Amino acid sequence: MEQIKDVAQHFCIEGEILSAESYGCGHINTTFLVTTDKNKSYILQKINTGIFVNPGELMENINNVTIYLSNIIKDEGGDPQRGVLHIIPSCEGKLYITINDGTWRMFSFVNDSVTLQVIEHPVDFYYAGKAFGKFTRQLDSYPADTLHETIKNFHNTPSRYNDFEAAVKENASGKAESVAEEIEFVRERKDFCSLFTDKIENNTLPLRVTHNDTKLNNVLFDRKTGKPIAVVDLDTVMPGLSLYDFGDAIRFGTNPAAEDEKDLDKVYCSLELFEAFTRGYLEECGQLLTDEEINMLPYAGKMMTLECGMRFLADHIAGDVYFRIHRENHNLDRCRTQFKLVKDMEEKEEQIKEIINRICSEIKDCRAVKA
Ligand code: ADP
Ligand code: GN1
Ligand code: MG
Repeated sequence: MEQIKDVAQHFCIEGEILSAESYGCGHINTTFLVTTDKNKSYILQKINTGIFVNPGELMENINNVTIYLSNIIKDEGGDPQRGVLHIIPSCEGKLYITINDGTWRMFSFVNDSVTLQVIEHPVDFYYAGKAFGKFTRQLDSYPADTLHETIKNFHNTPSRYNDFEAAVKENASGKAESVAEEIEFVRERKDFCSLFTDKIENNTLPLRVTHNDTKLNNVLFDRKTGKPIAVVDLDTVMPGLSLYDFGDAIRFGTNPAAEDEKDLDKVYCSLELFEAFTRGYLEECGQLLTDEEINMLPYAGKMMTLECGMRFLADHIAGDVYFRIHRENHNLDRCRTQFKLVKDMEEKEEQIKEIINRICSEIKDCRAVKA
């Protein structure tokens, strides 16, 4: 950890560094918690530049979006100190630094905050829905076309499908044959993949500023009140569909088990949790969603879960080159939970529609799903 402390010294921090330790459960960047003798804490992150190939553009996005959000939160009477990420610049005033072979950035640590890996009480997921719905609402007037696309075609599901087929063809790990059943699962759903992208092309779904990685553990909750404080992990804030944000949150949070649970009997889409998130989300941004966005909400969870599952599967076949793994066949385990969820969501499609319809009818000015 001495090396991490050395890196942290290059940022504009208060006090002498006491400790630096690994933090969080992300699959892409590497996160550390740094504390100082002035009772200050910071999040130091090594950006994965194999994936985020232009850290300058990435940090410019985050800087602009956080400044914008800070002003909105102030206008709404909130606390901009805790309600949004704050970049700690380097001693030279830069948004990130490159030392040796690493690219690093720092944020102030939001004190008394916690993140959840799975939902224990539905109310927490209701609050997560509020947090992401609010994020969408607060960025509604942000000029989306000024944002850099930090990862091209990030949630373009047909493009992800093509990447998946390319990985199967190349079969770098030699494991494709052993996952024939999983490959077939994806192929059976090929046509479904273009449901949203077709509607972008014919202008029936609007592009908005979206987060694109709305995992439950990207919401900070207040340790004391349990209320949401801020949305973090802004690397993939880009123009996208509201359905990506709604769907990815449903993918991760409605499953009462872990994303890499090996016992698939424990993995399913909880309708109670689905309802809790949907209510929180639509209370915050239901009024600005269009009819078509609301019409597509029932398929958003399935789309994001199928897409994520095929990304895990493609990476397993490619030899685990993208998502960090902690055990053998880890990406395969992750893929299997996603496919179990997809199946369950397919079986529950009618109930999912009913829940959305009911919530829409209860929220003032929110459009109801047509039968
Ligand atoms: P990753 O891209 O690896 O998921 P994140 O930016 O989400 O990285 O950070 C990892 C974890 O660190 C988060 O899930 C959250 O628990 C915590 N975290 C991130 N930023 C902050 C912050 N500013 N204050 C407190 N905790 C934070
Ligand atoms: C990655 O960085 P992290 O762990 O929040 C991935 C997401 C996936 C997620 C699956 C930049 O998110 O797209 O949905 O893993 N992020 C990137 O858990 O690829
Ligand atoms: Mg994260």
